[in-house]
Order: sequence, then structure tokens, then C-alpha cells
Amino acid sequence: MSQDRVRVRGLTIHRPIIYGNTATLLTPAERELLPSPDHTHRWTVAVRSAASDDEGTRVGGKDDLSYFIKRVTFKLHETYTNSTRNIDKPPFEVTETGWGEFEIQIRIHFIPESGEKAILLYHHLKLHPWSATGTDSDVPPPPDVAAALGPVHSWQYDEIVFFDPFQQFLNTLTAHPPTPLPKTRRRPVPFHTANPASLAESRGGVPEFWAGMEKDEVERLERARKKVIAEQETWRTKLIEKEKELERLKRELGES
Ligand code: SLL
Repeated sequence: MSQDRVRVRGLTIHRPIIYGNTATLLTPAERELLPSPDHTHRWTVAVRSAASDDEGTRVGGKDDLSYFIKRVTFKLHETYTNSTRNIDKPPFEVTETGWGEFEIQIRIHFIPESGEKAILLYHHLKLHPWSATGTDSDVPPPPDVAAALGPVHSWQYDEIVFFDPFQQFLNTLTAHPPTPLPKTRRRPVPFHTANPASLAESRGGVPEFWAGMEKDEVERLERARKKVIAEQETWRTKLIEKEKELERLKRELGES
């Protein structure tokens, strides 16, 4: 057996990726030009590197992933013709128009030398804006509101982990180190737009994954925990005051 087909036991190596979609609402004029004028949105579903390029025109996609990914298969809703789309070269993405949200199956096939099995991911195609109120609602906002909010982004960060890789595959991977995520936040647009502090914070911009997002999430949870504790304390104090008052009133009644 060639040295290349030897597995490097006990070693793991990972590659960060993102997968998800971007969607824009079509204008009435754009819709008229479509073969199906009932389509309301243009969307792109993609598998990309987590790092974005500096222009900030799209989420992720700075690194070419074809050094380890051979094909990405996107399985769309059966209302689409040729609903299984095989993409054999970068960019690993599909752009379509449509009217409805649905689950997309994303199968990532690795280069044959890797000896790795394909992996399957699921992405819920998102067309309608993240609720500005933070409440779950099946009713999308009216078109003027949706248009004002700008393109919708729904992206998931993930890490593909290879255990005991073949030596040759490991060489290929180490020859292509992923671009590290930026240490600081370069874009004002947050990913978590479900509860935007303002319309300005939630509208029209391209978000970016950056290294501090995990820390941010931990801090958000910690802030929420402290807020709950403070709230409990306030109500406990109020309860004690009321109980004292009740005692006082009872005593007064007894004395009269
Ligand atoms: C829904 N369960 O009812 C989903 C189905 C189907 C989306 C969504 C276009 C198809 C076409 C399209 O948007 N299909 O006309 O080619 O919301």
C-alpha cells in the first residue's frame, strides 16, 4: 500500500464552512420578466468558506473549497424542475426564484482521495424577514415592510471534522489553511436580527462571521441571566414590603 493511503491515527483536522441562503424580494417589474410571475423572491443557497472577502458584498466565500470538496448536491422542493442540482465546481451554490420556503438537503461530497463519506446538511430556505418583534409568526410582513428591511440572510456556521485522515488528504488540507475569521467585527450588521434594537440595525447589509461571535453569544446569555436574577430580587423585595404592610394593616384592624 502506498504511504498516501495510510491513515494518520489519532489526528483530527477541521475546516470551517457556512451554509445557508440569501433572499431578495423582487419588484413588480422584475416579476413580470419571469417565466413564472407568481414568484416573489430571488434566492441563493450556498456552501462557502466561513471567512468573507474584504468587499463585504456576500456572506463568506473568501476561500475556494474545491481543494477538498468535489461536489455539492442541493435537493430542492419537487415543484422545481430538475430538483436535484449537482454543483461540481465553485461557487457551490444555486440561484433560483420562487414563492415559498422549504427544506433544502445539502450533500457535500469530498474529493475521492479523501476516502471520506459524503455528509448531509439541512437548511430551511428563508425568504421572509426575521420577525422585528421577536415573536414567531407565520404571517410574513407586507411587501413594503419586507422591502424596507432589505435582503434576508440565514446562515449556519459549522466545522467539518476529519478523523484519522489519509496522509495524502492531510497534506492537501494542510497545504490550504483556511483564512482565519476577523478578530474584530467589521460590519455593523448583526446576524441575530430576530430582535433588532432598531430598524437601522436590521436592514439591508451583509453580515459577516467573525471570531468574537461565540464570545458574544456567551456574553448575551450571561447578561440575560443577570437580568433575570435582578428581576427576581426586585419582586422579592416588593413581596416583603407588601407582606409587612399586610401585617401592619392586620394589627391596626385588631387594635380598633
Ligand atoms: C410552502 N411547503 O407551501 C412549501 C412549498 C414550494 C416552493 C414551497 C417555486 C416552484 C416553481 C417555489 O417557490 N416552490 O414554481 O417552480 O410554502
